[in-house]
Amino acid sequence: MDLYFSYTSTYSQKVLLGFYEKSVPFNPQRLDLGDRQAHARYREFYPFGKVPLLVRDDGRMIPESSIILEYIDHRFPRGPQLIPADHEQALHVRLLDRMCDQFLNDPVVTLILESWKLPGQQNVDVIDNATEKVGLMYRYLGDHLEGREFLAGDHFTLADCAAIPPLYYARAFADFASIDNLQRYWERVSQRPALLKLQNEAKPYVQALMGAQT
Ligand SMILES: N[C@@H](CCC(=O)N[C@@H](CS)C(=O)NCC(=O)O)C(=O)O
Repeated sequence: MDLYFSYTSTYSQKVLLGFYEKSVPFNPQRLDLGDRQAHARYREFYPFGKVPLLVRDDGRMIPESSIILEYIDHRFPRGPQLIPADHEQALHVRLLDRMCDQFLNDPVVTLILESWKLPGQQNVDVIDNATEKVGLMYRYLGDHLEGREFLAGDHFTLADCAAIPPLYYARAFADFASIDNLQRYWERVSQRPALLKLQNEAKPYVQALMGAQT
């Protein structure tokens, strides 16, 4: 199966992290989102133009990071189980995944995009709104991690895949060192081989994007 992704895309990183955690093989189809011609060609193939996108061996397309991870979790029962079998626990994981996408990932992308603008052209209201959401999520995740090793409990899940990439970028805009539970969580997950592999591969692309910010 082909995975279309960009190393600088937080949603792509979420999916790559899940693939690496579970050691699921795939054909990498790297897209440079900054290359207009390549992106236009990609839109002819997938009109919504978003990454990540998984194309199964039978040709069926699976977009949306959470759905891609749910698909591989079901199809490859190895490595961490990203969605627990227990319905209540699965609901909990899916809720955390949604919260991380909407209130952490999306605002972090907004902050990155605003940071590329010249100071006079930045939208202060948009920045304030995104910063407030990130702060709320830091506290939400910090509270949530009380007594838990991973976001949803004792095991690495989809919720961790959703939280880790935006947290990586978010640190450049708002420090979370004062939120003990979150800081300790970050120190724990930073050592995971799957994340180290992802960071190593993504480093040149992320550095080109973020410069000295990360
Ligand atoms: N809800 C989608 C979000 C995907 C998304 O927004 N991807 C961004 C990169 S992080 C993208 O493809 N941007 C390019 C564009 O919007 O044309 C998911 O979970 O996969």
